[in-house]
Amino acid sequence: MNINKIASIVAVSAGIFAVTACGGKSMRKLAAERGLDTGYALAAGDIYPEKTVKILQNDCNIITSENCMKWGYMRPKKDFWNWGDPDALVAFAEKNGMKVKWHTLAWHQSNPPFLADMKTRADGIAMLDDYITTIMTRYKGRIYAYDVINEMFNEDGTLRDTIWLETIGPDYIEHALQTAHAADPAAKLYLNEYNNEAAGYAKSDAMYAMVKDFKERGVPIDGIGMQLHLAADQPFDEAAVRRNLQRYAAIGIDVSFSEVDVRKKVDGKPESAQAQQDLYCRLMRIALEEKNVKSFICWGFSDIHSWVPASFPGYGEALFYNTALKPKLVYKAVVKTIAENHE
Ligand code: 9MR
Repeated sequence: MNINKIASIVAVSAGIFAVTACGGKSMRKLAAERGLDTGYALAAGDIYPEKTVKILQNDCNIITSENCMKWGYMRPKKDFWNWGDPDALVAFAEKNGMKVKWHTLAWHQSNPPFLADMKTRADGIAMLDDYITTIMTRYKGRIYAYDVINEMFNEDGTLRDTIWLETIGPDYIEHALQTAHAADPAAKLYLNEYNNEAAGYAKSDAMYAMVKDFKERGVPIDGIGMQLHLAADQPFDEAAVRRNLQRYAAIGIDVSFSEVDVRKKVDGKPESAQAQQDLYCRLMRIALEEKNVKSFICWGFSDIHSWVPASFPGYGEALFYNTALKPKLVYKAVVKTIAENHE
């Protein structure tokens, strides 16, 4: 038997031991006891099959929607609101004691055609306010957090050119936060981004500066999302990520690890799986140790469905369960990491 096989048998046994050694506690419970909500982004149909429901009940203290809460799905036409799937997800969460994070109120990639009719600042404000207020009033008191705006920055730290920037102007973000706060004062308001995890990177620094300015001026904001769509074979600057988390903590801002997936080369090599496992466990350790990280949400849960293979050819297997819906070693290693992390 080669060394890799021995290593993986040891890893499997260690994983199983960790789960049972904690009184058979679920990932969800173990993490919640340490102040962290774990969960997944769901497709609308995930809440029906018995097998997936079991997985969600075991793993999720928080859920979000991969697609059905986006504008393009929610309100594809001016006079048509698609409430069915979001209503069902919210009801499922309530039935199962899970929080809901709404993804997302505004995102440049999910704009229905009718938004192009807006021309003036007044048009933009009226449209955005109506949308935010309609949704947040309907679900008032039932949604834990909203990704109010998704992906507002360019890589160089300037604001992304969107219909909201064009019609309303650069204050559209604080305007959206104020409208959201007025509609449901108890909901946590987040801004969500990718490539914003490491301090010292232009986009991360611009986001931090904006959020700090909001805090100083009393603009309502509770947290920021770091999507963390990562690759197992890319470098990860843990020190820079922790520095960033800590400067957010210093200004009272929570963080969601909001769309985590660690893609690997689909090459069947144990080294690739190991690298993925190591990075997932590092992320989980960071989330547990940096106390302003409140949620760890993976962008899906099984290899049956993930955005990764279509977007990164040759990569995949980025989530915790395989195509037979069996938990992978990486899942067991992450659960073990949580179980071992004591206050
Ligand atoms: O995973 C989502 C995929 O199914 C959709 O086709 C796509 C476009 O709506 O959005 C994907 O989710 C994205 C998320 O909403 C924002 N961050 C990047 C995610 C992956 O593209």
